[in-house]
Formats: sequence, C-alpha cells, structure tokens
Amino acid sequence: MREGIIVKGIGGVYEVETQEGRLQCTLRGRLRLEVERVLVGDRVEVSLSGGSTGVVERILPRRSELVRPPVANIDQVLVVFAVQKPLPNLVLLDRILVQAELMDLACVVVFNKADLDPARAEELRSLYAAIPYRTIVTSTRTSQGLEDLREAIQGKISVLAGPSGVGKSSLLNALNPQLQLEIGEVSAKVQRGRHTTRRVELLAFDQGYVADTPGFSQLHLEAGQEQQERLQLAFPEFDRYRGACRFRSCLHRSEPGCAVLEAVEAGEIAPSRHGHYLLFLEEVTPRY
Ligand SMILES: Nc1nc2c(ncn2[C@@H]2O[C@H](COP(=O)(O)OP(=O)(O)OP(=O)(O)O)[C@@H](O)[C@H]2O)c(=O)[nH]1
Ligand SMILES: [Mg+2]
Ligand SMILES: [Zn+2]
Repeated sequence: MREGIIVKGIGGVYEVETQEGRLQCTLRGRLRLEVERVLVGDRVEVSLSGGSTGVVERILPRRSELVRPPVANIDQVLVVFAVQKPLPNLVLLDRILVQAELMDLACVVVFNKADLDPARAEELRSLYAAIPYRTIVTSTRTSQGLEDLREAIQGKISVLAGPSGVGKSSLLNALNPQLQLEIGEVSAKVQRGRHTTRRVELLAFDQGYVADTPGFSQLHLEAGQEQQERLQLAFPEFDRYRGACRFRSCLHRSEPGCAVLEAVEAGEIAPSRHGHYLLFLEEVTPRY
C-alpha cells in the first residue's frame, strides 16, 4: 500500500502523486459508489496493480473541504484580483474572503497587473493589509512580487480564487514556465466571466501544490441566524471591537453605541468593508 495525493481526476481515472511517482488509479468498488465524494487534494492509500496504475483503496481523513471549487485539504486561498482589466469587484473579493473565513481557511490577497496602475495597486494593498491580510502586489509583466508569491505558496496546498482574466494562470506560469498553462486573451467577454481554465487540478510547486481552478464569479451565503452571528467573525477588523458595543447582540447596523460604526466613522474600518458586511448581513438574515 502506498500513500499519495489525488492531483487530478478525469472520467473515473485519478492521478495520484506518490513518493515513487505518479499513478493512474481507479477507485475500489465501495468508493465508486460515493464517487462524488472523492476530491482532488484527497490523501489516499493506493494498491499497485502493475506499471504505473493502481487502485484507490481508502480516502484518509480530510483537513478541509471546499465545494466550489471542489478541493480537499487546502491550507490557504490565494485571492487574486487585477487592478485593471478587469477592474476589481470588491464585493466579490470580500465575498470570497468571507467564505474562506467561514471555512477557517487562511487567505492571501494578491493584486495582479500592477504594471497597469501601480498607485491603485498600492491603494488596494493597503486597504487589505490593514485588516490585516497578507497581501502581495504582482505583475507578470515586470515580475514584481513573484518571489513573495513563490514564498507564500511554499510547502502548502493553495487554491487560487478570482475572476476570469485577472492572470491566475499567468502568475503560475511565471513562477514555473514548464507548466505552460493556457492563458486567455483579455476581451470584453472576459468581463462577463469566460473562463480559460476549466478543470480542477493540483499543480506541483516547490514542495507544495496550487489548484488553478476555473475562477468563480458567483458565490452565495446561506441564510440563517447562526450565519448572522458567524458573519461578524468573518471580518477580522471587527475583532478589536468585540464586546465593546452597547448591546451584546449588536449587529453593527445602526444600533446606538455601536463600536464598529464608531470605528468606521473614525476611519479605523474601511467604509467599503463595512458596507459589504451590511450587504452580506442582509443576505444571511432569515426571512419569515
Ligand atoms: N498587463 C498585464 N496583463 C497580464 C498580467 N498577468 C496576466 N495578464 C494578461 O491577462 C490575461 C488573462 O490571463 P490569464 O492568466 O489567462 O487569467 P486567468 O485568471 O487564469 O483567467 P481564467 O483562467 O479565465 O480564470 C492574459 O491576456 C494575460 O496575458 C499582468 O501582470 N499585467
Ligand atoms: Mg486560468
Ligand atoms: Zn455594534
């Protein structure tokens, strides 16, 4: 029996990376019945069935599980947006961050295409660095930030998230030209979310993996009382003010004596972030 990690799955055949190389594997019958539950990123035990083929016998316990994109055991989300082409949609950026926070995943915020507007790149970086998130400003044209990015993905399993056309595949190619990932041309279509990258695959990187996923542009939050409370925890910049509001059940909407609203007024919390919090709060508020 060997241990490995599923890096790719196409039509019932799973590519498993083991210490002794890659194996093309099918699933043991029992697992085939729950095939939708086998994910790229799963750590598995495989038995050899000759040459470079094998059979997945067992899925080892998962540390994390993402539904969209479907990946298991990831350590962090690299949230990638461009400073221009396409212009960043900060509602979407914050939505991705919130969903990652709700799943307890670490996030690194990457602003790519800095060559197109260096000043705006710095503005965006400082907005998210203040929260605080780890932020990296990159350009595949000038190579800015590529070493920081390389360091950030070292030894981890990361998933790339961000709209189509922001340069996710380009960044990975820049770090490892051998990958030769398909790059899309920026066009009007890109703005509406045409994706060049389709399948989820884990790409091996300096002792780590990155999933270049079909980026996503539509993410939703589920409604529910519990979500309403959890949403506050998904905004790290609110942490300092926890317990400081006049009402213990304060939702930081328009309540008197709200410490979060005061922090927004005082310029300690970005108005855009608080605005998006209100938007998401509305979405998760149960309707009767
Ligand atoms: N100016 C500039 N253009 C870039 C940069 N990085 C990528 N691009 C261009 O942006 C376009 C889209 O790049 P991709 O790497 O295909 O984008 P993607 O995020 O992988 O897109 P999907 O696979 O569709 O999700 C291509 O035309 C790239 O050449 C950059 O740093 N600066
Ligand atoms: Mg791509
Ligand atoms: Zn409050």
